Amino acid sequence: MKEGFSVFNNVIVRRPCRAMVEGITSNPQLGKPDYEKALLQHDSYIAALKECGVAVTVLPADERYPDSCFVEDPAVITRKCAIITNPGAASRNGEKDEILPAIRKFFTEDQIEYIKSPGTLEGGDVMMVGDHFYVGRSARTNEEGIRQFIAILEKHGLSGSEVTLEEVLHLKTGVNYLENGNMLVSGEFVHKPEFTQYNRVEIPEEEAYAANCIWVNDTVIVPEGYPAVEKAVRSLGYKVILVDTSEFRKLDGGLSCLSLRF
Ligand code: CIR
Repeated sequence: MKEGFSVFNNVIVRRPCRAMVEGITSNPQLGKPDYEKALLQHDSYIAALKECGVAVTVLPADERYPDSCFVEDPAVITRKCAIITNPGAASRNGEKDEILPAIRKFFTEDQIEYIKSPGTLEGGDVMMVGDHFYVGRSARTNEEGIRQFIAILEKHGLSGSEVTLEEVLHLKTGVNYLENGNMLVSGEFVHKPEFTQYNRVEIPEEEAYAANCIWVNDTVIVPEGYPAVEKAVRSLGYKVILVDTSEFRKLDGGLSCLSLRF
């Protein structure tokens, strides 16, 4: 397989806004996020990324969009182009216009592509493995969005394929690639034929949230409080940094959702 990014140099994040307490959630029983605590957790997240050797661009909070700290969804960045998505959640769709100026700081116009209506796509449904991109067909990402996305990838010499999902919000809610052939899988992704070629590490049901870890330059950032996942990632030989994401979990958000890495 051809290599994609062998190293990440840049990361974009957006500070959580006070309105995050009104963000979308499928887990209201976890309660509303504590905003001050979320800011501290976000500080730790930025510090962890810096420790991995990337330059972090921090965008200001945007009160118009409660879920706007989850910058992974309105854009996908590949080593050839940046793709502005068309988020399927109505309250999040406008985030695509707000991420664009940040993308323009790193990419020229001919390197920026767009998913257009009626196509919808959210970056949380896209998992990069070298120059191949798996795309989850979810409640947020539709068939037309995937068709456009794969056509854009192919135009730039990359490839993509669709993965169906039934149980989780986004593809990367349940499966994440840690480079070197290693993949964390939970729930419906444990036995997906698409992924049997990888060294799959099965995440126990009670720690399923922590299937969403991120590889950043041979360090893996793991959510704090999931000992089985932490142990599994350490035993793969990675350096581990733990970051508490409890307040983002209340909005179905994990580590990958909080940044664009490239
Ligand atoms: C949402 O429902 O859109 C947000 N509350 C959570 C987004 C999580 N993003 C991601 O998995 N990439």
